[in-house]
Amino acid sequence: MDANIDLEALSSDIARDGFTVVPNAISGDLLKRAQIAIERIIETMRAEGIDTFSETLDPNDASIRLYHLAAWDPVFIELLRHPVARALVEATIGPQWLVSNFTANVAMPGAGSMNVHSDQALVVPPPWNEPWAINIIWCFDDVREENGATRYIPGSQHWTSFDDVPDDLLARSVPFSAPAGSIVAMEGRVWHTSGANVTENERRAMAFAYYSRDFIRPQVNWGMVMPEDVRDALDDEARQMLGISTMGNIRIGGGLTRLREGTNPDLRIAPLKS
Ligand SMILES: O=C(O)CCC(=O)C(=O)O
Repeated sequence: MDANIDLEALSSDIARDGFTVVPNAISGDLLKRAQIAIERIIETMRAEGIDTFSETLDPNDASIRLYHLAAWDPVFIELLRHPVARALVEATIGPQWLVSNFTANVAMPGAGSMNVHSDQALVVPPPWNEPWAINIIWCFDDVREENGATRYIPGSQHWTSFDDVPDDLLARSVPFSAPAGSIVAMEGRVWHTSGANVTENERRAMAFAYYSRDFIRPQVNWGMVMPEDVRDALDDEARQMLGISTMGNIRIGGGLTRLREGTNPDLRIAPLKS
């Protein structure tokens, strides 16, 4: 990990502001491999006739949506367990988490904003009193307002129910900006949206690694979306992160078993049984 990255300061930023930006989280070879993988997935999807336009999300097909990144290329597993990403995830939502989803949005010139939303509110009913989820957003291009940087609403991490959500969401939003290779870490309660790409010819590729507490059902069923050979090639840690295991939710139960046996009955840190 880059010695200049001050994880404590970054975690405090997330606790205070709901987000932080980490420039140069990846560079060189890893960034290049991720960029190439994004291009290859788009080519493959087109060759196989898989639609890259998500009508339910985006106003037009200039937003290219890629789903289940971890199923497409091992570079995305590498990003999911990148030490900076993991440290920020664990500082924000604790050590027990799953990868809920991992998607990319490649906003081409003309791409428009989707609806403003908070990812935690998509899955968890109110009240949203604590961050139970976090997005680690990987910037594969330089990201700025003009090319459609993700926009967020300052202070929205404090909204605890739909009653707190105002009508003028887009007007309140402000863009992130970050160079290629950065992470934007944004906790799950922050209301946000994609920006409009108003450039002539600039592409904006960003990937959203969405992690949530392990008692929340992930958005994606990784066991179903992964081709068998890809799933079989995963190591134990990757399987654990993606929740691919014969057991679904047994963490507390595992602790109780140990309690009955009278050994180390610490329910907070009981490990997942595989
Ligand atoms: O593309 C973006 O900037 C935001 C994407 C997003 O929020 C989503 O896909 O849920």
